[in-house]
Amino acid sequence: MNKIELIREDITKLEVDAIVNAANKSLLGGGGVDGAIHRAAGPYLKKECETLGGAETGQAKLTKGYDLPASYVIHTVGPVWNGGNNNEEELLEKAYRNSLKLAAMNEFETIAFPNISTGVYHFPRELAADIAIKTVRDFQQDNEFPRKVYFVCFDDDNFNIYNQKL
Ligand code: AR6
Repeated sequence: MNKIELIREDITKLEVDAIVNAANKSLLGGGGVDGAIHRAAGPYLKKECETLGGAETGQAKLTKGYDLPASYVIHTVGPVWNGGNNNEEELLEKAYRNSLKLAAMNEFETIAFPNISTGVYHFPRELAADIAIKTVRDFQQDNEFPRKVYFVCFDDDNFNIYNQKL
């Protein structure tokens, strides 16, 4: 079975066990995919997020999906790209791995990732895709869950990069 699938979609439309949110440390919403997820989930998502106490870069925390078609949201914080000598690569890997761990612990069958940190956080897209794909493949070797991982690309540039690499 193919356990990785690339799709070009708005992540808020996906009927999966969990979608991952590229959040900021406050976990209280923002722009980009974070804003789209909060708008689609409705105000109860923010209420639950207020109980989480924020997160460090690379951490991941779980909430329900509320009005989303997805059952849950995994909120993770990717690194801001700051030249590449500030642990950015390791922190992006952590964001993916900790999100996958939450999915595994909860026995989620399906999880969908946006291209974390490649928007306003300016992580170079090719490098981000390499890290995302490697981290997911390594995790899948050792874990039964999540059975299926979707890479959700919203912009053409990321879609073309993933299409070529996968
Ligand atoms: N579905 C899927 N992907 C999307 C969607 C969508 N609806 N909307 C945007 N993207 P960004 P970051 C893609 O900037 O770089 C927020 O303000 C987009 O094309 O959302 O991790 C947070 O609160 C890009 O490839 O996240 C943080 O402050 C990818 O999502 C900050 O931005 C990530 O872009 C996080 O920055």
